[in-house]
Order: sequence, then C-alpha cells, then structure tokens
Amino acid sequence: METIRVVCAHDCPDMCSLVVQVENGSVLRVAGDPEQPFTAGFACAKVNRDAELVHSPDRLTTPLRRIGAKGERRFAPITWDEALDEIETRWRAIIAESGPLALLGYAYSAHQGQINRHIVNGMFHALGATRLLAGTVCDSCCETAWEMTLGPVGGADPESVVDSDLVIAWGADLMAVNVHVWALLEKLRKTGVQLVVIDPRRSQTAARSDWHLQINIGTDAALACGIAHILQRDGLLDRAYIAANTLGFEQWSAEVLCDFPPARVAEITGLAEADIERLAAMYGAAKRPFIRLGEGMTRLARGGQALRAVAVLPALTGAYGRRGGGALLTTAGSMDFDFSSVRKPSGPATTRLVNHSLLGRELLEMRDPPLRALFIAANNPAVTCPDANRVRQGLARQDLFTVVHDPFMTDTARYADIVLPAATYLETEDFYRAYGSYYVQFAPAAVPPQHQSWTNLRLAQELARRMGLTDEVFSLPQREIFPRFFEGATGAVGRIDPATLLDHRPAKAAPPEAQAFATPSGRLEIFSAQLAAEGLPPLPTWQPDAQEVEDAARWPLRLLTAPSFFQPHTAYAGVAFLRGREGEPFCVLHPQDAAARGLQHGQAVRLFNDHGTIALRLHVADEVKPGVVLVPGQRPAGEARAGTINMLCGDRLTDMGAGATYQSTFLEVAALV
Ligand SMILES: Nc1nc2c(c(=O)[nH]1)N[C@H]1C(S)=C(S)[C@@H](COP(=O)(O)OP(=O)(O)OC[C@H]3O[C@@H](n4cnc5c(=O)[nH]c(N)nc54)[C@H](O)[C@@H]3O)O[C@H]1N2
Ligand SMILES: Nc1nc2c(c(=O)[nH]1)N[C@H]1C(S)=C(S)[C@@H](COP(=O)(O)OP(=O)(O)OC[C@H]3O[C@@H](n4cnc5c(=O)[nH]c(N)nc54)[C@H](O)[C@@H]3O)O[C@H]1N2
Ligand code: SF4
Ligand SMILES: [Mo]
Repeated sequence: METIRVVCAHDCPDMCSLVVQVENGSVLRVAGDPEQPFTAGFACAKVNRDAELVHSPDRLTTPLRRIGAKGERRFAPITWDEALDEIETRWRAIIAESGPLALLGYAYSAHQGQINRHIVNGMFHALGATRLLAGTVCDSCCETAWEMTLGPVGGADPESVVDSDLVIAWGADLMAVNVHVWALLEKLRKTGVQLVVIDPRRSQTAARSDWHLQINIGTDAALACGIAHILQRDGLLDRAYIAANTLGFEQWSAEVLCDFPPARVAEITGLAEADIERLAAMYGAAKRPFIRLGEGMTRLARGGQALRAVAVLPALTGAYGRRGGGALLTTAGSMDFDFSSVRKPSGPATTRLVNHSLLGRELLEMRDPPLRALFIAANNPAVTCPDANRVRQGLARQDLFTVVHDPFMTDTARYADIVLPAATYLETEDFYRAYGSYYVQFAPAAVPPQHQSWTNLRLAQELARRMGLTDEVFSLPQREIFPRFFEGATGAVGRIDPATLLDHRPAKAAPPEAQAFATPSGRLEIFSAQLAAEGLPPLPTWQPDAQEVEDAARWPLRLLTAPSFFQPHTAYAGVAFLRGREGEPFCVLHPQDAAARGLQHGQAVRLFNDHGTIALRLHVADEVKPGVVLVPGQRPAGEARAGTINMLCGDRLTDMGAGATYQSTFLEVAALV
C-alpha cells in the first residue's frame, strides 16, 4: 500500500491537504494530512468518501455519441479518436462559416487545481472564441464589492482567528462550508470568546453559536449602517484609524448613517432594537473582532451594497489594523500569481463575452454570429445556473453542437452531442492555491485516470494540437507549467521558490497582518468614485429594490438558498452514500406557513412562480422565519419529485459584478396533487 500526499480540489475555501492510501491503482482511503497546520488532519464528511467518488459505478467509462433526442439520454459508446475527429471537423466547419465567435468554451472551477481549472478556457482564448465571464453564478458580486471597498487584496488570515476576542459569522454556515475555521473556533470559544451568527436560517452553525440574529434576507446593509450609526453615536469610533485609512466617512455619516437609527433598522431587518444596540455595543467594545463574510448574502439584487456595508465595519474601530481582527471574504487577492500562461496563452485582446449566469438567454438570443458550438467542462448549468429551464431550452437547440466533459452523466451532459469522460482531481497532477486560507501546494495524481477518462489538461492540449494552436502551455507537463505562475510574483508568494513545492507539501504565503488596501486612493473606500461613475450609490446603503417589492406583492414567499451539507452543488450526485445522507431534495417552511396552506411535514409539494414549477419533499421546521422557503443545495432534477430549484430563479443580475440573484426569487408553495 502506498500513501500519497495530495490536495482536496473541491470548490471549498479550506483547501485541505490530504493523504490518500492507494493499493493496486485503487483509492482505499482519503484522510486529512496532519502536517498542514490549518486543515489539521481532518477532511470533511464529503471528502472522507472520495474513494467512492473515484470508483463510483456511475462514472462515465468511454466517450459517447448521442443517438436519441437532446436531453433524452440515449448515447452509444465511441472511441476517443472518433470523438475528437468529430469535434475537430465540426469546429473547423463552424469557424470557416461563422468565425471563431460562434464557439463558446464554458468551463468552470469545480473541483480541480489551477491548471486543469483554467486550461480549457485558455484554449478557447487562444482560438479567439466568444469568452466566458466566469464565476457570476458564484462570487463575482461579493468579490467586486470587496474590491470596490478594499481593492484586490485578500482578507484576514483565518488562522489569526485564534487571537480574536469576538467572532461574527455574517451569512456564513461555517460548519457546512468552512469547517476548519469552525474547528479553530471550538477551541477559542472555550476561552470565553463569543460566536455571533447573522443569518436568516438557523443553520447548524447558528444553532451552535452563542447568539443567532435571524435577519431578514437582503437587509444586511441596513444592519451594518445601523451598527455604524450606533458606534458613532456612542463615541466608539477609532477616529485616528478612520482619518488615516479610509475615504468618505464624514460624507457617509452625514448622508447615510443619519437615516439608520436603531428603530428603523429594526423594522427593515426584523431584529429587535435592543439586539441591534447590543450587537453594536459588543462590536464597539471588542478590540480584535473577526468577521467571516459569507457569499450567500450577496446573491440577490443589491448584494454588492450588503457586502460593502459590512466590510466597512472593521475600519470604524480600527480592527483591520490588528491581528485577530478584520474580515475575511477570500484570500486569493493577496496571492499574487500570474495565471495568464494557462488562462490567456494567446488570442485577440478582446472578443465578446457571455456571462456565466446568462447561458440560456445567450444560447437562444445571441446573434452575429449565434453560438453554434458549446464546450462544457466541470460545470452543470442545467442545474446550477439561474433560469435553468431557459438553459435547457438553449441546450436543446438542434443546431447547437455541444460537447460535455465530465466524470458523470449530468443533467447537462444529457443534452450533449458528444460526452467525454473526465478524470477527477485524485487522478490529476496540479498546482493548488486556496481561496479561504493562505496555502499553496503542488500535488500528484493519486491514481491514474479511471476507465478511459482524460484530465482537462490532456483534453485541452489534444484539442489545441488538432486546432493548430502552438502556445507552449499546450505541450508542457504540469510541473513545467506551474513555475510560470510565480514569474514576477511579489509579496509573500514571491518568497516561495516553486522548486521547493515538488516535495508535495503545503507552503504558506500570508500577507502582513495589518489589512492592506489597494483601491485607487490606497484607502478603504467608503466613498467609491468607481461606483459613482457606474451610476451606483457611491456610499454603502440599504434601499428597497423596486422589482423585489413588486414580486413580493405578487408572491407570498421568498427563496433562501444555501449550500447542502453533504453535497457540493451536484458534483457528488454519483456517491450513493452522500446522496443518501443528504436525502431526497427538500424545501423547508415555517410551521405557521405550512399550517396556513394545510401542509404537513414530509408531504410532496409544488413550488411555483412565473418562471416555472418544481416539486420537492416538504420539511416543516422553525429553522426559517415565516415568509421564507429554504431550499438547500442544487440537486439534479432526477433526484427530486420534479425539477430543480434554479428553474424558479430569473436571470436578473446583481448591482455589482454581474452576479446571479437566486435570492431575489419570490414564489408560492402548495400541495402536490
Ligand atoms: N457542503 C458544501 N460546501 C460547499 C459548497 C456546497 O455546495 N456544499 N459550495 C462551495 C462553494 S462553490 C462556495 S462558493 C462556498 C461558499 O458558499 P457560500 O454561499 O458563501 O456559503 P455560506 O458562506 O455558508 O453562505 C450561505 C449562508 O448565507 C446565508 N444567507 C443567505 N442569504 C442571506 C442574507 O441575506 N443575509 C445573511 N446574513 N445571510 C444570508 C444562508 O442562510 C447560508 O447559511 O462553499 C463551498 N463549500
Ligand atoms: N440556487 C442556487 N444555485 C447556485 C448556488 C446557490 O447557492 N443557490 N450556488 C452557485 C455556486 S456558489 C456555484 S460555484 C455554482 C456551481 O456550479 P457548477 O460548477 O455547475 O457545480 P458542480 O455541480 O459543483 O460541478 C460541475 C461539474 O463538474 C464536474 N467535475 C468535477 N471534477 C471535474 C474535473 O476534474 N473535470 C471535469 N471536466 N469535470 C469535473 C462534476 O462532476 C460536476 O458535474 O452553482 C451556483 N448555483
Ligand atoms: S473541508 Fe473543503 S477542502 Fe477540506 S476536504 Fe472538505 S471539501 Fe475538501
Ligand atoms: Mo461557488
């Protein structure tokens, strides 16, 4: 038996170092690597089962060609050569007739390291194809809002949380998505430090916190403005820090904060006035308060405002300047790598863009030229994209040549003309950079690609060769590609010699402890001239959203979505054990809302609005407040009674970063008859 050091590649902030036990080319066991200080020897409940992911009986074993209607799931096995010949022939013909813009590469981050994650879109970049504005389904809103406030810099080191004196999980279900921060907190809380959770859901984290504030969805900006109002009223500001490090506080105070007295904030947020006072007093008294910012609160129409308002708070008390204080959204901004060799090897400076969240619309509406060929890798838009019905309509177009590269037969792959079997990360060598901590690591494949599967890198390199692309990156092995990421790197990353990473061990690259700001002014921008130029409110504020108000008047319930505990989106649909642990796809209603509709716990219900109808199992619980329907995760349509949640979500975009607005969805629930 062999033990191999690898890295967990799932789209997760923690980026655990793992040790994998392998025998005769099979993964026997996956466990946390005790030598990584942050992830500290334990993997989460999902990844402990990754042997079952690699060896799942549901894995695709060969390339497939469609023989039935699109979406019908009738395919016949073909060889790799046949599949690649057909792709090359079709792409060349489409480029000759309509130009390269008729091609779209739609590859996303899911579950690989930096090379396999980016090389596919890199290949389309070099071809001059239409480009994917990636990540708008996930973090483009919160990242843009953070950048408009602090600049492109990472937040507090999660390992510094052990030195904080108050921790706030602000819209972050740590136990589900950030379990190693949770582990650090368990120790810290024994010393009397309190954990406050601000979340519309009594998540597992909220249920185990010292104090849960069950805020109304989409009202975080009002709460943050209210806290700032009280800090100022009570003389709890660090005036010297504000004067030296921020821009626009006096204007914010005069034009915005005056409108957020506790009574009004209570009305907007649904929190008690006394609780808002108590929270502000706690925050003002803490010397090193640490805010873990979740992304969930930004996946709605005014999500950018929410993130900006909360991200200002640590500046008001000077917490950004102290170890243990500050805020953490992601860390990636302070790890100064140059990924252009894989992301943009060559190709025209600009082409045209397709927003990741607008796939359905663009497949149906884009002209001059219309999209004629689509290549999807590491992505399951028929489930995870907003307006999933429209995505499916687009994928069903007879004149669209679609290739899907995935380890499993996903809802999306059912619409493909050609399906190609993909390797998982445990079958792939790659370089990894965390986004929720400051570690990097280079890791080998634990086992060879299973069945006939290919890694993303191998496939992109072969397609590049066939399409006549000659960039070096399309012929180099991983170990010669990743040192290029370090070329020109500055700061903590610049101090790492990539050659030392060939030992497959983690290295840390944390920036200095005091939070840096990299905005145009070099300060934390409470006032943002960039936002003003875009016609957005330049000062963080909460305002009602006209469309949401209109939709709320027509539909009585609002959607709350949150990650599933045992499922990262759809990528573990092929692991029977975890599918069973998560159970049949369900929604949660407060007992009052269930009673008002005559609904019982456990019965099948219909969820519907103008976008469509789906059917799920009902859970009745006071985990959410009246007026809210919680639907955890995004589950394949075949697992549910009918459909998938994003069929009810429109493709409207957020105020900043052109992101998805799942939580600006209003709907009704009724018995399934
Ligand atoms: N188990 C599991 N882990 C995952 C994933 C998964 O699907 N499953 N997905 C991975 C991916 S791709 C990502 S991007 C990350 C991060 O995923 P995130 O979406 O950032 O997850 P959280 O940080 O838990 O944020 C969701 C929390 O925000 C709360 N929330 C929703 N709306 C609001 C609001 O208006 N205000 C406030 N205060 N809170 C709100 C939800 O109730 C939920 O508890 O997780 C990764 N980890
Ligand atoms: N309603 C609602 N919708 C959401 C969210 C929400 O909170 N609520 N969250 C959004 C977020 S944060 C995200 S990140 C997206 C995620 O959206 P997706 O990226 O579409 O989600 P996944 O299901 O994680 O992964 C996509 C596919 O990658 C495949 N895969 C895994 N490893 C590899 C590999 O090495 N190579 C290839 N080629 N394929 C591989 C998996 O089998 C899976 O089919 O969903 C978004 N959708
Ligand atoms: S906690 Fe995150 S990084 Fe760690 S094993 Fe689980 S999914 Fe992977
Ligand atoms: Mo995500």
